[in-house]
Amino acid sequence: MFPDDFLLGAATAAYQVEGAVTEDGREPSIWDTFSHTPGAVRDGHTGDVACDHYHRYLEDVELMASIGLRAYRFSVAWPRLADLSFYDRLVDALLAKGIAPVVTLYHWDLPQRLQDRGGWTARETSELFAEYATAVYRRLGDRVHTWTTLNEPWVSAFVGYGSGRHAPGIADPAAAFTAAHNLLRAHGLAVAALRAAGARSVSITLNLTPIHGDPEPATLVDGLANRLFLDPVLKGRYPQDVLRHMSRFVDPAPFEADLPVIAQPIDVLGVNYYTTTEVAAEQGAPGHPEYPGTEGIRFLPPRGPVTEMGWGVVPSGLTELLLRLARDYPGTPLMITENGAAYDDKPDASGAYVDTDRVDFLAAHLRAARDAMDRGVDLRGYFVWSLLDNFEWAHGYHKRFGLVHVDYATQRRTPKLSASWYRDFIATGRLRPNDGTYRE
Ligand code: GBH
Repeated sequence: MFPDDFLLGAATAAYQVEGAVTEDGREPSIWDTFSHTPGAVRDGHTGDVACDHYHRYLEDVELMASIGLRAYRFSVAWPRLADLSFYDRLVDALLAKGIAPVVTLYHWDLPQRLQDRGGWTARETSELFAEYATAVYRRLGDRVHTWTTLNEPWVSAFVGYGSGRHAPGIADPAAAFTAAHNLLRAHGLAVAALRAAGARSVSITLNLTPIHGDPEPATLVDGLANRLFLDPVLKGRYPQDVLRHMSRFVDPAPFEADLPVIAQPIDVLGVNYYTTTEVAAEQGAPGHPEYPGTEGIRFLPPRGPVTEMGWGVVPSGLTELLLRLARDYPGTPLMITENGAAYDDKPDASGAYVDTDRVDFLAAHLRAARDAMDRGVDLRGYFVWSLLDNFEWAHGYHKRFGLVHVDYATQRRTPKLSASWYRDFIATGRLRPNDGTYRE
């Protein structure tokens, strides 16, 4: 049984669902540029139309209401700063249905104009982010309670600038560490700006993953994946071992002066959880392009069941992660801002999407979250990634995470079995005995 005020919702992100990329003064973002670069995204897919949510948001809010969502997590596109009226209308439509809007200010769609000046490797991008955050707050702050600065700065820095698999497509470890720092600074400056403007609940969302395996490589990868972001935000320091590692690529000495800015108190920590990571020390192993300097470390394939992304299904990793956060970073309430799975959904003879694999996945992770709460973790909510099938970044439209199926040819939405399962779960606040008894 989950508490009555536990926030159960679903999430999306602007570039993944909105489309309408040239409407109402929207300027180009790094994802427009990247997705239109031949070879960058599978089959040349782009977010030009996506789920056409920009035009169909009322239908989508109806869908949310029919599932009974208590909250909807969406992101505001910085490239729409010139005209935010879409979000005004979206927030009003949500509130009219009793759905709490949870706003993320940055889910990877940097204005291309700023990339042309260095993007996240340029220090001034952080100040510009805080100004943008203030402008959005002025427009929506009277109706939006929860504000999240950044979604997954690790991905922005290490996939955007480290491996180059995401926009802006740069592969340069020094740039990745500089970007990570400037993203953290942007977060801190935005927290201060949002508070000055009157915001009451401010957060950041991190993608976090328990690292298993040989102790030495596991500590290093944990530093790069998790502590590089957690420690500056929640403890006001960069971990010593991470600083030492970083200094192979960039001089981190000037970063330390910014720590007081980065460590502004937050009200809740958003956690995106998908899977665990296992590593082993192995001479000659190439390492991982998204973890600079991990030569000699092997990243092991998952042992048990996997989703369509190839990610291991490990619900116990969520309990482990939440317990670790409560232990190492006490005093900050937690919220699971993303959890979900891609599966190769196929309609049955009647046209229904009977995604029992996704139901099992979600139920098992909710059970894992509940376990952590029973063991003292202050967890305030859970959001499914995602409400809709959508543009899955470098994978284009090939990977489907939605509770609701989207036929991209017609934009027809069809709720899957997981949507009705989630509706029943939200309505009762209980998992049934057979829900999520998933074998890892
Ligand atoms: C999130 O990122 C994003 O916020 C969201 O936009 C996206 O659509 C969603 O997830 C689904 O991808 O290959 O086993 O080493 C996910 C961040 C970071 C999670 C890398 C998986 C690698 C797993 N991801 N991680 S593995």
